[in-house]
Amino acid sequence: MADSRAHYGSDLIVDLLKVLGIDYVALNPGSSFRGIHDSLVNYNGNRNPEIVLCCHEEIAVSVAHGYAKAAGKPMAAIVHNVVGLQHASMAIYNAWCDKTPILVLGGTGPMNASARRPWIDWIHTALVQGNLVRDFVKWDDQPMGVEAFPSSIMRGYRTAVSEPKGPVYLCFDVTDQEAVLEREISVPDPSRFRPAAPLQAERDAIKEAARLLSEARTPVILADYVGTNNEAVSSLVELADLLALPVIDLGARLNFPNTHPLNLTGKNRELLGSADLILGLDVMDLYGMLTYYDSANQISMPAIDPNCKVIHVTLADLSVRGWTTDFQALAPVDLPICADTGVFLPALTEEIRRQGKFSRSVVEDRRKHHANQHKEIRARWQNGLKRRWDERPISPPRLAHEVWQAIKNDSWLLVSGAFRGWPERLWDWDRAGLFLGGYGGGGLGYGPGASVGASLVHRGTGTVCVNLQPDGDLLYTTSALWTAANTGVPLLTVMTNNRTYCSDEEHQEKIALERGRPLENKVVGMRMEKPPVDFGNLARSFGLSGEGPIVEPDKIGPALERALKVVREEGRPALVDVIIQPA
Ligand SMILES: Cc1ncc(C[n+]2csc(CCOP(=O)(O)OP(=O)(O)O)c2C)c(N)n1
Repeated sequence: MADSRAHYGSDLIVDLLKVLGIDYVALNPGSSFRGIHDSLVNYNGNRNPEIVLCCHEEIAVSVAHGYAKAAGKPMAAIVHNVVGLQHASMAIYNAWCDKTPILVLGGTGPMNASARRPWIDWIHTALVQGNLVRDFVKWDDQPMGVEAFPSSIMRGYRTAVSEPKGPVYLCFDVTDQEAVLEREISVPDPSRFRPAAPLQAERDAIKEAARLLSEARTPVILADYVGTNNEAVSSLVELADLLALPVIDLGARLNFPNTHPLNLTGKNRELLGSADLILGLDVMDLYGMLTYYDSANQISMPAIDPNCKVIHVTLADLSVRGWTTDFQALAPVDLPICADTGVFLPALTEEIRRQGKFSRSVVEDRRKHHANQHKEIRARWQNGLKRRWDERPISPPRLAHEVWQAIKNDSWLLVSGAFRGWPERLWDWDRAGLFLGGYGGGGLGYGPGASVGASLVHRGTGTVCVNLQPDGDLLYTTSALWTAANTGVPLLTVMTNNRTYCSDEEHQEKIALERGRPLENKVVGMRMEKPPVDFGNLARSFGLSGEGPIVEPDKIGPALERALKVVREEGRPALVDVIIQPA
């Protein structure tokens, strides 16, 4: 029976999580937070927040990563002191690059050395633990004394959810967690610690952007992280519609419906090459878009006309750090605007209307032209599918098509797995939030945990969460499948199993070509064929429904139907292992 008054420091931590609306805490157990663990279970009854047991800290953090993207609010991940934090660190880096808020909590052995147990508390205590991740969290803290807990947790939450969002790390001394509270410490009202109102651009910058867009002949929009805010996607549609602006979706989230006639993703090189104005919206690597890499000569070449003007609206300048270069190459920008696209886009559209400077006939011509191009691109993808329909091993477009046929009448969500762009080309992504993007920091092992986290949000809603899961990525964090089964999430995992580390195989091929060495050796140290991993069996061993390996294209559909029946009717996750060709 849960006790209603906080007796210990760790009870207070749980009260603070509760008042902040934290519904889940992903963890792998450890004595450095045994106090918090006890409070979650015996003080709070393991309900809001509820423990999500993970078998690796990297999984715990990626569960929180996927959850935050689907829920639009953070959950917590608790990681054991020095060792757990080291396991967690790469997943924290992914969340940092992916601008995703997570409360990463941890414990440390007593900072008072006289209270340490021999050996273990010494090897597991650091000065200061947050140093390990400080370069890729928005803030870290190690509050001293229980009185400091409320402000640490309130500030941590507020920092994580303020734009640009990101993970924070808060470390609690085991002595403080286990301390008996000598007097009541009040829990603050979280409504008084909300993030500040979104950052808007100054009036003149909005006017200038409106003027440039209205006067441009061949403008193009590049959108990358706009879709972290579903409303901003609608605002982008409104802006694009007003001036018939073509949009290239760079895919960090679903930024623009692919069914919209102004979505010209796929015509990137052509559109950018002829653009007289580019409006970048939350683009992670703008330089990479304005140039192309000439790998033969190993130099970047301009991809745009020298007279093309560039506007970039981003908050990225607020999170520049010096350790990794995740800030990307420096791009020349004519009108840099530091603003939240969620509030900037409606203001820009309003200003364009107010100025009324655009030519209606130019806009209408552009609309027709782009609508034709849009049809052309979609037809090109469909032809690609037809061409590769019967290939063996199964082709990626065929698999993407089969999954789409199986789920298109459900309420669905692609929680992980861009699958080299095939779902974006072949599925109808007609509204914001249907695709949650990728790992952010390029650290493999993301998909399995993140898809469990995202599916937690949809437990009991009837929505089927789909994860298109590469084999290499799964093999880093396989036990996330157990967490999927344990939590009963509505998750369909479809293996895009090419039995190799395909992207790296491509690198070895390239090097061999350059060096005139045997191309056939590109598979050495790459292929996972001897023995092949039986993912269907692996899934079953973790308590999921498992299908496959499937090698015949016609067998994919029926296997997906069987798996979906389990997800829809039994509320159990399922995995379908499909063997596909590399690339
Ligand atoms: C933690 C980590 N280790 C290694 C890499 C290097 N790497 C990049 S792509 C890749 C291969 C990925 O293979 P898989 O997940 O099976 O996807 P595929 O390319 O075969 O579709 C590797 C090993 C990485 N990005 N992250």
